[in-house]
Amino acid sequence: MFNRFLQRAPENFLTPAQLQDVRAGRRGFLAQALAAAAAGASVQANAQEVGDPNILNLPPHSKGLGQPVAARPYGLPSVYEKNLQRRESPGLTRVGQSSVSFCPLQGLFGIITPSGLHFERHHQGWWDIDPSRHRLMVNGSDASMLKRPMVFNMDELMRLPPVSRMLFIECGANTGMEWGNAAVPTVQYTHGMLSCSEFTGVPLRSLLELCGVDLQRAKFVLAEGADGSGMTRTIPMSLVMSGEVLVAYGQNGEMLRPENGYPLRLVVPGVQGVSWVKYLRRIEVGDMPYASKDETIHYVDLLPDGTHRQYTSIQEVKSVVTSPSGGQLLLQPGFHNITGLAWSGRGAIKKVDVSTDGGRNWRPARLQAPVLSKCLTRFHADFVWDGKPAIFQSRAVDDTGQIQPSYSELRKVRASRSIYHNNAIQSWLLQENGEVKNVQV
Ligand SMILES: Nc1nc2c(c(=O)[nH]1)N[C@H]1C(S)=C(S)[C@@H](COP(=O)(O)O)O[C@H]1N2
Ligand SMILES: [Mo]
Repeated sequence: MFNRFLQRAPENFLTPAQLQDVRAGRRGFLAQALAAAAAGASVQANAQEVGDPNILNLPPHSKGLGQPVAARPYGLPSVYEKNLQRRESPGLTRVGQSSVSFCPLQGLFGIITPSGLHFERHHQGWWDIDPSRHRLMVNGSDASMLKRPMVFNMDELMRLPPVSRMLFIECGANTGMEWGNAAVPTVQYTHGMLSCSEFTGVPLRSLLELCGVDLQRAKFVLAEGADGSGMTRTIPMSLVMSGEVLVAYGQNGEMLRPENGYPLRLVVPGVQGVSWVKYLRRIEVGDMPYASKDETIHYVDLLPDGTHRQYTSIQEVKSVVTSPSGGQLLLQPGFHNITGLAWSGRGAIKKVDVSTDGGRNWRPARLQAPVLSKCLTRFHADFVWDGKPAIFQSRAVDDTGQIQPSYSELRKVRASRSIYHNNAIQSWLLQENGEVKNVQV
């Protein structure tokens, strides 16, 4: 049964004609099953008599020589996995060179995002920068902030003792289209500005200590990227001195991909993606927040009274069912595994509850190990579909006690005209025909 593939990305995988066939097939299957049940026989019995040609006829790969690995020195996904791709949302955010490609959450397993499917957000295109010519400057806003301003090349940075951490990154604008109503069809577009990797690099604290930072004076750090977008973000010194903020060159065991900031990016655990400055070329320490363009006119929260709130950078507790999710098709009643992801910028996930009736009843989901701080957590729950409509939801709680809000709770304090920091509970409606749709309840 190619059920799994239908569940992964039907909107990308099937032509309308194929979809018709599947639907007809499902109706046919149900009719056959009912007839068989009435006759006291099983549908499978018939299949066994005929025999499955996929088993009986040996395919070429069981009889001949395969291809040498040397033909493919850097591995690629199977040609049959082409439908699982990063995708630009039709009609969204593409202005000149600024764009976003969403991660196909509906088809991923576990918690690590394959580097080639990591979401990608840029304000001025991506670059493949020559690492031998890349430099990181560390300086103060005036001479009293640190004793020794320094310039590091990549070799110097990579000689220092590294650390590796598994962390999620989420754009502050993730789920931003959904503030007013259910707007986009699939989880790739509602939640796909989210990814999770093992990052490797040097704590920024170590670099500031090498430079002799004066912590009495220096209270904030400005991170600056080398691309033309002028991406600059303020990070509080307290977060840097916790040791969590990394100047990273590694992602999932290899160098960062160019789209994700090769050769150097800032990693700011739990904080919205915009602060994870890519192509990092300069760190300045100072005594005030910098109020740069990306922290005054963008990445601010519009509140119900019309004022803007700045520097709300932590990604609050959130979760989403990734399968079954919008655009997917359940082929048959019976058992289905509900699965999804939960995360919090404040710490580890403590609990995820799942509902299949739009929030009237909840039961705890199983959290899959490892459950790490500021990292994605995978959850699962059993579901036996009786063929009637259902509404899937998930609600996460983190280890600081924060509970993911419903849309009505969130809109009470944030109204519905914001772009950023929407962590509301997502609902997916399963219809009687097996189709799953994005809804808000
Ligand atoms: N230099 C630079 N850094 C940047 C950006 C950018 O456009 N230029 N975009 C930011 C935003 S808004 C996000 S959400 C993250 C996305 O990281 P990714 O593209 O690796 O997923 O990078 C951030 N860092
Ligand atoms: Mo972002």
